[in-house]
Amino acid sequence: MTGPDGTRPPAGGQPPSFHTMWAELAPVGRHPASGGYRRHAWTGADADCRTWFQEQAEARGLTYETDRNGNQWAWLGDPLGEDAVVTGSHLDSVPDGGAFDGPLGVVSSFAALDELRRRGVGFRRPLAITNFGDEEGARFGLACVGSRLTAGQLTKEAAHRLRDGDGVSLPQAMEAAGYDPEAIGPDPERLARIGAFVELHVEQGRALDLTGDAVGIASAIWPHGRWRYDFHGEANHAGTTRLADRRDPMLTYAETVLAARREAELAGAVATFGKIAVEPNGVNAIPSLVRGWLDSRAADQATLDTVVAGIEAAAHEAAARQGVDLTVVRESFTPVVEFEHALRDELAKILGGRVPVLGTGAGHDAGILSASVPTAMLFVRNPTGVSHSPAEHAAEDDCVAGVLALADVLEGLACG
Ligand code: HGY
Ligand code: MN
Ligand code: MN
Repeated sequence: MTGPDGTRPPAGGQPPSFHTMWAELAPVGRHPASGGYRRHAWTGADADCRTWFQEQAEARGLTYETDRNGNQWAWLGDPLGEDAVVTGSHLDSVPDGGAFDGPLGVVSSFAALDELRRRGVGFRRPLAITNFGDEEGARFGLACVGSRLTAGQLTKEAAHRLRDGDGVSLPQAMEAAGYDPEAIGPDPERLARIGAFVELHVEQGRALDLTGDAVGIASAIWPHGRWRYDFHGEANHAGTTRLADRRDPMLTYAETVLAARREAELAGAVATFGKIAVEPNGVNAIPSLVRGWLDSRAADQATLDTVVAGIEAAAHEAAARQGVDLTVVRESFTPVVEFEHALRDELAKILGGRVPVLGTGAGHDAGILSASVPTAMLFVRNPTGVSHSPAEHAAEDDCVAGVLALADVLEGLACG
């Protein structure tokens, strides 16, 4: 049986529900000990997620493709058609991330399409579902690599310079995964054909829990960035070196972490040192190098600049006092994103004005694409607000509410 949109529902009759897809994807890339996900760019787990995406697309008779940057697209209608409505998110994770951050948006997109087919609507615009690669930057340190490349916000040369913790370059990793790193780069023609991009994402905070709503609409994304702090000291014996004779980079790092918390509290911002690498990393050795990564975010650019400058100044002061050399490199940055008001308001109208509009400190591919394409986001309630953790969770009823809201939005934008 062919649907009104001229394509077939999944083989075997009834389209799989949200629950069925969720259960299929759940084991992919989950670490047995932590229960967290390790779906890092261009690894086996990433490949398994990509296979799952392609199977979902082909089971629905959608036109499947990967673009020059390895992002996955599943098209209903002409992939070269104009004014397309695109929805989707990412499938990669932070180290030991939760199940919902990213995958909720991708699974909900397929489920929303299934719902639209059940409703029997006809499409007047091409529709695509996407999986943007390497959104978390867990392996190479830069967030939203797939969408940044496509939007021309990351050059091929800069992408080729990215290295993971084992020294493997992004090109080497892409090649090992069967992708051509020489092909990566901006894709303005593709973006010019998109009339609207809507990303559904689990909320990474408790705003919806506090308002009692299952679904919300995004207003803005805080400016945020990542800075690498390299504290160079002097390796020495932990047992025989007098305290007065030490140039211990761990001490400077510790003072910097405390300064980060202090500066963020003063400014009403956030600052986190969540990743550290120590050389030689021996229990009985004073380190030669401590490398720490700062993630900082604030509601506006001026506040973020103040916090980041304050942390760096405190770090340099401590380094000078302790005979430690410090270098700071900004590795990733996303300016404030104000989602397009017309599209935001259209979503609110479609959803009957019954959903709250809220800002977020979390970055998203939608934030990157908003510079090139009218973009909007839907958030699904996260009762605890916990994210980037195996404890991340959303109730299935709220996830289904998100699917129905996304289906309403896609119907309002692409159908009728
Ligand atoms: O870091 C972020 O805000 C996003 O999860 N990549
Ligand atoms: Mn995330
Ligand atoms: Mn995400």
